[in-house]
Amino acid sequence: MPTANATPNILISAAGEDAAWKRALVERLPKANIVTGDESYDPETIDYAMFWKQPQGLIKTLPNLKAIFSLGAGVDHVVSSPSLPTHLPVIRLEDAGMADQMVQYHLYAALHFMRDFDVYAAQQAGANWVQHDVARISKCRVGVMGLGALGSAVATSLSNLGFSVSGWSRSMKAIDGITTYAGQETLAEFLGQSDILICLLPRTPETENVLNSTTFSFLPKGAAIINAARGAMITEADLLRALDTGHLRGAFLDVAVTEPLPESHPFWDHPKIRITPHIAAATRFEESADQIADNIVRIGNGEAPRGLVDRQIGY
Ligand code: NDP
Ligand code: OXD
Repeated sequence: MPTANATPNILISAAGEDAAWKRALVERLPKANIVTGDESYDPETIDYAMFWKQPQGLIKTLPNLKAIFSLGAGVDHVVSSPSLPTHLPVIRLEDAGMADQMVQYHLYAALHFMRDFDVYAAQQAGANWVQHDVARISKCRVGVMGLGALGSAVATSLSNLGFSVSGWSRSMKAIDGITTYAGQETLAEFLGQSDILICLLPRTPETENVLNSTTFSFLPKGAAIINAARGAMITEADLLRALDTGHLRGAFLDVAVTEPLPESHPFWDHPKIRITPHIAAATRFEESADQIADNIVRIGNGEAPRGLVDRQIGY
């Protein structure tokens, strides 16, 4: 990792939120020169870029970058750029206030299915007053794909509430109260005992379309899916088929392959799908700016930054 200037030059390109990010960074790094994309700057001098969905071609114009900071937990929007040099460090946000929000989102979505709110919504549409038995929460098996900063917080909170929780990741994890699985060879077994499947994987070449007709067929009949990770993890046509044949009970989706979800998309009207517009966990300026400023200081001191992305595996 290269070391930084005492007065680093930082460029912010944050999809409409440049000014707020600049304010948060200036407070923490008063000696840095911080510019936003609409200000004039010399591209040759930029040491660090902070991006959320950077404009196409921007990276190519910055020949002396030392690192890129993703203004999100996901880095797919950065590492998917064909002009990104392979040696350039990419640093992501870890939790940064998002884990609490993810927990809230998934508590709501998991209870939606566990307490039959999907069934009661359908009954209400037909003015139908019918009571169903309340299942024991310990009998409801939740599977969490991805046990990182966000998935592990969600798994632990659902387990604390009484759900029977397991989790799946690339490398083996030990988390109190959670049954863990690791690797492709355990995927079918993990899915086979997930009545509610939560996806909190990062988008990488390995995870794209991981939820498709084949993997849906491993889920118990009547399972539900919650996806607040990235739309690309689900093959959308396969999801519609699995819902329409009744193999899947419902889907709670915060993300889609194309965002905003096009007006004509079949997800909007589907009776078994609930949509939210990528709001599960917002990046918090304060916590995120703390992490980024701390990392810039660490790099300046010759230390490794936290949240460094492994460019080989893509997250
Ligand atoms: P982390 O990088 O901390 O965790 C990723 C987890 O996924 C790790 O447990 C990792 O395994 C596992 N994983 C990665 N690849 C595979 C694979 N091929 N097979 C099995 N497991 C795999 O990510 P975060 O928890 O911080 O975030 C997860 C995602 O959530 C983000 O990438 C982003 O896309 C999404 N997100 C969505 C938001 C929203 O508002 N909708 C907000 C914030 C994030 P291992 O532990 O072994 O490395
Ligand atoms: C993220 C997101 O990756 O907001 O942080 O989706």
